[in-house]
Amino acid sequence: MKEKLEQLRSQVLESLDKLSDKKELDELRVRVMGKKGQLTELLRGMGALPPEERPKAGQLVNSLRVELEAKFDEIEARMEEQLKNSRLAEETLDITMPGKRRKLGGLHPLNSVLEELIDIFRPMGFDVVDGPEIETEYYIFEALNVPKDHPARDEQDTFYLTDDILLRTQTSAAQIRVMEHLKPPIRIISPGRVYRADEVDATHSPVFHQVEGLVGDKGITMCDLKGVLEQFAHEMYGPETKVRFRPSFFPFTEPSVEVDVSCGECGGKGCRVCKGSGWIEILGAGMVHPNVLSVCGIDPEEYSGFAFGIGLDRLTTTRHKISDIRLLFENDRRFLEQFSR
Ligand code: 2NM
Repeated sequence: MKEKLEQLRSQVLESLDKLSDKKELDELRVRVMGKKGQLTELLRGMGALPPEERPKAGQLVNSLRVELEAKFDEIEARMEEQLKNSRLAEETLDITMPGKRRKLGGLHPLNSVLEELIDIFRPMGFDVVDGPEIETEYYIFEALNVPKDHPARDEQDTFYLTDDILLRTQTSAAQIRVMEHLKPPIRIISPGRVYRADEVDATHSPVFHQVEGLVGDKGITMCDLKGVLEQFAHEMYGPETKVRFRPSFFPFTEPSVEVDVSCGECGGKGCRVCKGSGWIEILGAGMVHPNVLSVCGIDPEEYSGFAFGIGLDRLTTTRHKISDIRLLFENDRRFLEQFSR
């Protein structure tokens, strides 16, 4: 019996030495100390001993159990310690490392210039209105005094969805809707995406952006138009900028003007940007045609108004010295990131 115990002891101690992980340790523990383990088997085998030897043998088995139990516990504790240490080593945080800066998204240059523009018009009392991009012929042409045979109605210039429904070519429709529902005083701007059947090149895109404005009240004159638009030009391009009004024609305004600002690139001397003229055209405007006021239910004998249309894409390219309008539509992040604030 004593020999068997001694044999088991050295065998177990040897196995304990070779263990590589806790799973093997647990398995060995079951094999030796478990209900059907080797040590338990020995204890059972004691029945075959003469009665006087049994207490002594029992003592031996028991002290071996205590010894091995302690050994198992010790090794288990060591393994857990090792495991914890290696996990801690892995998770080490170097708090002296520099932090990672997360990039914030930025405004598209069209939107940041639009925000500048709105910040100029809002203090002058303008509200911002919106409208649908899909419109009816009535709101785009009929209500705006564009006659049936006018070339602007041509399918070559306008995207028609059906005979009567089309993609808006300007945002005036939103203003017509406002005039139908609200009586003067009216001061609004309507920014938005507009569509024309143009070929794409450095200065043209079939999708572009407009900001139209409208003022309607008693006694509005060309003086108000000039004052508001000069104020806008000076705030957008700087107080030293010169502003020029040239006679023009639109079906929905009479009289009509086109407005130029002195070229910011050359200061008016003439350069590549202004094509040698010293001037850059930034908007069209005029006194709202009496027919337009009438169809909206506003009496042109009582009220008058002026309106204007600004090309936001041109405004953005001149403002930021962008050479090609296509850059505004490609959403190349290397381009856009130069404008994120
Ligand atoms: C322009 C030029 C001139 C315009 C007219 C109207 C409305 F709705 F009042 F009739 N809104 N915008 C207008 C006038 C637009 O764009 C170059």
